[in-house]
Amino acid sequence: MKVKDCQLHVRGESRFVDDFPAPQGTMHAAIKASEIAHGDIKDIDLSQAEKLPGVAKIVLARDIPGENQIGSIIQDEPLLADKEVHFRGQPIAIVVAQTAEIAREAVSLITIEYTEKTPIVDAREAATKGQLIAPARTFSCGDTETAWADCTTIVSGSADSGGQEHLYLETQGALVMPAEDGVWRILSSTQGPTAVQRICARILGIDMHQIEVDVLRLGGGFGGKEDQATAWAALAALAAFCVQQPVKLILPRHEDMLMTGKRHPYSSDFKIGLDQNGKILAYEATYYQNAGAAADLSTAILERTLFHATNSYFIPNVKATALSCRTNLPPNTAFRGFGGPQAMFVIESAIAAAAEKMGVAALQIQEKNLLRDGDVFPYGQKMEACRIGRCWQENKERFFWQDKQQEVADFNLQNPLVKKGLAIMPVTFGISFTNTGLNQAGSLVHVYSDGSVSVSTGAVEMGQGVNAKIRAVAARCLGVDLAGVRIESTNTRRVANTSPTAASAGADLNGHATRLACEQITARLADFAAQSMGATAAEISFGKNRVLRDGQATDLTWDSLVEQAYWARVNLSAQAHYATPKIHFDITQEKGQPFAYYSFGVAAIVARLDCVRGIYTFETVEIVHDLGASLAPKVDLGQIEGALVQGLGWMAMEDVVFDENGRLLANTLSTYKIPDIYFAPQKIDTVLLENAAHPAGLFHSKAIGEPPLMYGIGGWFALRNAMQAFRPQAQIPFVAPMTPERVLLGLYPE
Ligand code: MTE
Ligand code: LUZ
Ligand code: MOS
Repeated sequence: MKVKDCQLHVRGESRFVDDFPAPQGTMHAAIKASEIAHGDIKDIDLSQAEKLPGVAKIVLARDIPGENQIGSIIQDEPLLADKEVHFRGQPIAIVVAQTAEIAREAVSLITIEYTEKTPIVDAREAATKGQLIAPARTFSCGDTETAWADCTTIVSGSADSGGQEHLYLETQGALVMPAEDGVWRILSSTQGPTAVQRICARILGIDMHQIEVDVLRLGGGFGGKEDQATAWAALAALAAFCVQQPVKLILPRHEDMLMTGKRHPYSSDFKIGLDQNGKILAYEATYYQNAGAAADLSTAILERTLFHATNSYFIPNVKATALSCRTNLPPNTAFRGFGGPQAMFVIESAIAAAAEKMGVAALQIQEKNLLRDGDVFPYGQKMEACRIGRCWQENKERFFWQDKQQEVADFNLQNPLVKKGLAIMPVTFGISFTNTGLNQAGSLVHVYSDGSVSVSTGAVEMGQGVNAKIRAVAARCLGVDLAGVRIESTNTRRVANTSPTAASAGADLNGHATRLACEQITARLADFAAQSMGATAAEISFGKNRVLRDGQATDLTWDSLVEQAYWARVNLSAQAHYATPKIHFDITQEKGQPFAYYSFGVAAIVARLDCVRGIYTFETVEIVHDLGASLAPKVDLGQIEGALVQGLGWMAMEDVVFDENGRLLANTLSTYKIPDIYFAPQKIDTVLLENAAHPAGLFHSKAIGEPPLMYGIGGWFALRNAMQAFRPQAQIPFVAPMTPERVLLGLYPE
């Protein structure tokens, strides 16, 4: 990495899986997938497809040498359907052919006979029929039953949020190459190289050390490749095993949209109770998560829903119950926020409903109930170093909420057909994998004899800038320029047993591991330099590409020190492991301290709605975000803006529509609309909370990847407020996304 990743991107030089020159003899795979949502396979006719010139092999479940199972948390998902199919797009056969075009043509010649069964596509229906992925879970504190008696306002209702297509620029894919002695080398577009390694070994019935997974970078993941890159790598590996040749499998966009899971749609019920001052005394919620046909990560996602049931508020009496419901849709999966956004939409809906009933602005209730130090979440973690109040106050003052409210009111008085709405969205997001065991990372650092540095970690670069951050960490620890540090691909041979790059914790975990590895090397080099300079190791440090003594630059450069140390046989490499301290969670009690810390921020959003045509723009989004002390401020700003727009897309525009037969209707970019530059807010103003160093963080920084997505939820409420300015009596259901169609149905219900 002499230049930054983004420079390679704009030059078109960065390589994705499909850009690697395939070795000679590489075959291409295409997938025959189920055409029905639920049923039994009666017959598979391969005869026409097999006759097509250029087809080498058609692989079925029976060809799997190992176990036909890719489930990671719950083992309920075959790689290839055998007797039954559970969703449209479920892989049944792999065609291996000379070219991808031939493979696809052969796929169209395969005919499958099914006995169809009635599919379930709705989460509540699945729950009614007892179709749960796992037993329901409940987080609670206090006693809601007795608390209702003290409430002067009680509101109940329902809130539904939709799915979301990841739409990473690089579709799912892998290139699998045989090496000697039953070893396979896999290039995969995955956030979880170890997951790919483990599952491919399971499918092929071999040991993990017979599989090397290498990931240079992804053209986006957004959670869609945390668990769901694995299947495509395993299908390619199985195909390669069957033909004993390299095999490439790259999903065309349309197939990627049809075959892969998305953000989980949720349908939820809430009940909220407040006293006359607007203090929330009690909150109950039941979440019906539409998991799709297999567990995938659904139970972990559901758990995070429970953790974020109360968003940024302290509520003394809470009972939140969550059900993961099995339906006949493609298995839904991780998506930026991981169940947190779905929970926050529900509590914000409850607050909006309560505000309406009490005749106050939602922001008054929000403000009154913000978390403070010492508050305890329903799952037992005590809030420390709380900054949600600071973010709130700072946003309010810096961005003149009073004036803004007045401006919106004035505008609405003057304009009968165009209305504006303002909403405030606070976000408090727990940082750490909620599955404590995943909070670990490894790093391998080499200093070569010329002084240049090579760093390998378990972190996967997917556009979020984790490489830039780890590079900054290594450069800082070793006292060398950024240009002296190269971040290598993520490779299971260099760093083993990696957690997926997810939960916004990639930079934290792998950065800490890199810091620890660098510290081993600088300790050795400080000893060596001290000896040769007649100093003590404590006097030695490194900076500006030099050895420092008592903080002052000496004549000894980093490069020459390293060269001398090499000839003195000092070990210039180090491996380190990091495990987040202190966190724990007891699933039998549903209590513990799952998060290392929290990320905070507040967004103020103004929407402008054309009430005749139902179309709208987000005029301004003003954010105060607590980043700690950023490792890479420009990267972090990019993450905030990108996540915000992705969140607005989820809340306002992106409508994943399936019909009652489990057929994806929004299956192209003409029917599934995503944000573009015209949709993006006209003005996004981000202020980073000042004097906000995070003492326990990596160089006082905080994670950034997911939390700002949830600012987008404010966009939904800004639109709802604009709608109510037009039609104060309208009952606008809490259903997202608020597409122009839903706006019009809300404004003109008859
Ligand atoms: N940013 C870009 N450009 N592309 C991505 O795929 N994924 C997001 C976020 N930001 C993503 C992104 C998700 S879902 C997560 S969990 C984090 O990045 C992961 O990276 P981190 O842990 O290094 O923050
Ligand atoms: N993945 C995961 C995640 O396995 N556990 C988590 O807690 C999580 N959180 C956010 C995103 N991905
Ligand atoms: Mo992100 S949903 O944790 O990959």
